[in-house]
Amino acid sequence: MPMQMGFRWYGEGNDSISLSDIKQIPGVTSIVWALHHKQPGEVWEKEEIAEVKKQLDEYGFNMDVVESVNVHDDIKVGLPTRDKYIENYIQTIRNLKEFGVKVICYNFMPIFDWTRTDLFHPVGDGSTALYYEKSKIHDDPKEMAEYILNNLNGMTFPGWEPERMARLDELFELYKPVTKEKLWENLKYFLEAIMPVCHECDIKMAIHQDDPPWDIFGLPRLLVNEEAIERFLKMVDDPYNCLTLCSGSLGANPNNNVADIVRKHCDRIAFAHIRNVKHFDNGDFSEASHRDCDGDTGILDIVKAYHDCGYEGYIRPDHGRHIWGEKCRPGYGLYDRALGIMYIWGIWDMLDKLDK
Ligand code: CS2
Ligand code: MN
Repeated sequence: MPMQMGFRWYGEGNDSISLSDIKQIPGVTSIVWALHHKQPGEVWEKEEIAEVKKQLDEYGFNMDVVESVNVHDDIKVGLPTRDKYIENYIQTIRNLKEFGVKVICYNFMPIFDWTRTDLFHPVGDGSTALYYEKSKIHDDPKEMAEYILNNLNGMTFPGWEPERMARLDELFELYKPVTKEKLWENLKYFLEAIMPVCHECDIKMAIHQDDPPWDIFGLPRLLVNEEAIERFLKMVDDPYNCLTLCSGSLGANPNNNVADIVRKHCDRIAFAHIRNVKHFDNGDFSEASHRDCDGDTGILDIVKAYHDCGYEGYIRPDHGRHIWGEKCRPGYGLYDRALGIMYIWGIWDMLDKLDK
């Protein structure tokens, strides 16, 4: 069995892309989905999941991978109320199991999910891409949050819920006592509490790395390099404690060698994100097309590493550029991600052929 190709979709009425569009991209079998109207900590009800299942069934897609079931801040901060939210998370896992879900992607980033300073930065060929300007980041987190919220083309973005962003002061206060070590402990507590249920339900928890992979606005970030990934996998050494290995998140730091991490930990990678990033000397970076030579992430080496390991897990193109005038969710257009898929298949199919 080869790897299983997925495509992230934000749901009916919440995405500029239709399932019928996605159906026409060669080799996509999984829709990477979520209930985007849910706040972190809420239980995903069976009726709500069933509705998505019906939509996907119509096109013959599976719903094996969820991205993301977001973790409530009380769990990350380690408040006494966390147990209640863990119970809700467990109920969500049990409900997802009824629909055959196999992998839950999530992250443990404090307050902010991925962070960029420009969502539509000119690439130089007429297209635009997500961009990170290092010097802009130690300023005011509120200013950045406002900029992002105002530039989502009227769409909502997980991790950037306006309700949460309105509470930024309160959130920063909440995270004040949370050191990096405390955050590791809280992650361990969460995982140990849910692992038995993951076994029972045969669902893998797959953590996404922090993006960018370094501390921002004084907030600790855990999953930033190979050493941290090793610590994470050993800390809860369980085959259901897995990774969503995101080449673009890790690749934002030029010292990270993603292909090496794939080779070392392939058995614990449940979900692969393929994204290319171009570095600039001053520490800024731009997202790039999936083609190897357009960035510095080493896409060819990474895909080869998955192939060499006999990877049978899920994979998806991660963010793409905005091309051909497409109006879409930043990073999540149809065209460039479809090109990314064809690039990944091109490498994969040729490696298959050479093996024969
Ligand atoms: C990002 C993240 O790299 C990515 O795909 O768009 O928002 C990612 O989906 C979450 O961090 C996963 O929980
Ligand atoms: Mn990713």
